[in-house]
Amino acid sequence: MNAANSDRIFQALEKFRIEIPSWGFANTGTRFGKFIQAAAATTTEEKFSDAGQVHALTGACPTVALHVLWDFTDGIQSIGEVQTYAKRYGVNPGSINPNLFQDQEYKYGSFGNPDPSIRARALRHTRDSIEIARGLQTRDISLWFADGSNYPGTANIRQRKLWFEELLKTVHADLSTSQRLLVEYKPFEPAFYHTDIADWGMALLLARFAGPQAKVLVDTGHHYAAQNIEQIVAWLLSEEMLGGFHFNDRRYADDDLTLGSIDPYQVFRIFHEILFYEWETGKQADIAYMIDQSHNLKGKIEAMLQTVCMAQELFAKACLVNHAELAEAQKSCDLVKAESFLQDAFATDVRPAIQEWRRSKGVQVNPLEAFRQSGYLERITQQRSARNSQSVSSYA
Ligand code: LRH
Ligand code: MN
Repeated sequence: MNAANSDRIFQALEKFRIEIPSWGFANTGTRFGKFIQAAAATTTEEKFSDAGQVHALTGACPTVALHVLWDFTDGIQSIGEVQTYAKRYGVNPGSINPNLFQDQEYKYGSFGNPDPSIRARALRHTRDSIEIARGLQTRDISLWFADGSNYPGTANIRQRKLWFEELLKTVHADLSTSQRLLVEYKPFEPAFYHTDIADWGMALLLARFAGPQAKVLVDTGHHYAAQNIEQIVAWLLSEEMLGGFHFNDRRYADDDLTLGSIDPYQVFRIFHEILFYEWETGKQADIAYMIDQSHNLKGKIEAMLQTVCMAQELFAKACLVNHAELAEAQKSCDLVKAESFLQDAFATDVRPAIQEWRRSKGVQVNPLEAFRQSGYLERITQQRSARNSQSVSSYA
């Protein structure tokens, strides 16, 4: 690899940071049950400890996304505890995710619920989540709504849209000037007839209506198989409405598999659209790169290390596209030449350059191998197995 390309990869890795989800370290499953891992994290402290390992080994994920009901056992009162863990394990709190889908009260929705007292309850929880973010001086409040219906005619879709507009505008007014709302869309699951925020267009309109600090969050698993995700990304960039990503991979639906495990070229194409936009506009896209996965079979920390390393690799490959020559080829409709710029970059082995960058940062050249040699997994298995063997694995 020539010096210019190594340098481009170096510069790219200097700015590439990806946020890891606390829930990626916990015992999660599907509706057919969950396979308990003895070493899985249950407490917020254990999640910070595991996240701290991943950041120490990669140097690329200094923040951990937190889910309010899963990580703040005492709500706003848990802020101090979380700050202690952040110091102790060397990773800072990242995006704050309110949970408007788990409680029984949300059977018929949260912001979209016909019952005004349930909408008020959901509003209260979201406002508390903004308070938590303010207390932790973290920027993003990441909103995903399971709201929808399972049968035709059972929901007034237009009325529910009006409630979402009203309530998102209300919570936007609560934000400090530095805070952002990220509105995540999903076409289906758990609702299987309509979902209130089902696609990028609905999320964009609601975010724009809420206010200037509201942006759209793209979860790569929240698309129909045939959808062109990087085109959605290009449009959101063009509209300056792209706030962040939840990266994962899938073969069928919202499978939440590890990034790049099924279609690494998909994530490469997304990174390419972002880097091409930044080259063309001279603007730095203000994007929160985050992982949202549930590791039902793989070792949870190994899967997270694999994911962070794969994300670095695909970002490094995308930064090798010669944007000026690509723009020329696009203008002259030299299709094969234009496509080859992406294929050549994607085919480039960037691992030696990434290992160089890691060496220069004093982090492990091979994070996964270093983790296996560290004894950390044996230690936490010993500490956590007794408790984890108690946890239920059945769905019903
Ligand atoms: C919904 C989702 C959302 C999270 C949850 C864990 O499918 O992507 O981002 O809150 O997963
Ligand atoms: Mn998500």
